[in-house]
Amino acid sequence: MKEQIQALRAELEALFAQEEAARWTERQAYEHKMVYLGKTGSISALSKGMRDVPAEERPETGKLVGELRAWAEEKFTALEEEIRARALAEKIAGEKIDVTLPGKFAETGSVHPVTLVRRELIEIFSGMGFDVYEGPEIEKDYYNFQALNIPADHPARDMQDTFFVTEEFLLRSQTSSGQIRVMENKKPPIKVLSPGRVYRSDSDATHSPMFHQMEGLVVDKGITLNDLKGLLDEFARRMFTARTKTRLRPSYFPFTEPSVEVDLSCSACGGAGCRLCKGTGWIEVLGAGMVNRRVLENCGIDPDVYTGFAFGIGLERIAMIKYGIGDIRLLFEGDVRFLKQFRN
Ligand code: 2U9
Repeated sequence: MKEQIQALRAELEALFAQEEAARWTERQAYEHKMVYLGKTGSISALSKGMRDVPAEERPETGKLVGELRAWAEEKFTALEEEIRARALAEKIAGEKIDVTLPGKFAETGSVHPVTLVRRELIEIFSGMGFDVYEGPEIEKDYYNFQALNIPADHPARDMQDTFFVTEEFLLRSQTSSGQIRVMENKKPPIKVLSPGRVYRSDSDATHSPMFHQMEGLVVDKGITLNDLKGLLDEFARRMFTARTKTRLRPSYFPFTEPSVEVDLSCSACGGAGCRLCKGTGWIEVLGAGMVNRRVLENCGIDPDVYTGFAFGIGLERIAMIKYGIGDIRLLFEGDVRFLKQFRN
């Protein structure tokens, strides 16, 4: 038995001494360990063999087997630790970063000019007490036309101008359809702003089949055209310059009476006349008017008690004026060379 113990110790010493042991993987070290210390390993076999050792030799032999086991366990543990430390060092060395290498440049995007205008308008009008309501883009004929006093034979209802989805449903051609929904559900005072996409079958340098509108609606007792003029003056000053003036010209819309077209004094030349305002000193910016009493009636609001004004702004048009963009199509092409200019 003693010889077996000594032979095993010598075998293990030779095993640990060989250079190869230092290059084992954790798995290989474990497999070697099991050959000696596993349940059926040779050191375990020695322990089992204790039965056959004469009783008087047992304490000493048992002590020797115990010492061999403790020593072997310690050696394997040390070897495993060494292997783990080496693997970690190799992993770290492999992941070394050269901080002097040039970095990858991540291109940042920019906010679209129409979004810039939309945000600015919402900021201006919500500062004046307007709530924001966004209605559905697929709308009933009733809300888009009928309720707004647009008669059945009006040219805007032509298939050539409006995208019909079915006979009853269409892609809204103005956000006022949503404002009808507001008036149906709320009693005055009403002060609401409706931004959103609208659709018209139209496409050239100044028209796009989808564009963005923002309409405002104010309904209360005693609202006059003068209130509209005051609001637009303030809007013009905040959106363009402190010296920007407004000019109302008579117009016609079925949903407002009287109706006006609103010009702003040209912010490029201050009204003297330039290329932007085609020498007139004025730029047409939006349409507006007093809400037609028929529209109020359609929403169950008594036009003898309440009056209101409404205005409609095309966001692309404002962006084109504000940023000097000559062709509306630039706003829809997504060309980064164009969009980049709005980065700050
Ligand atoms: C309700 C009643 C009336 C909104 C109005 C205009 C005049 C107008 C155009 C501006 C450029 C459309 O985007 S554009 O092409 N809009 O001229 N919009 S009055 O009138 C309303 C709105 C809601 C209930």
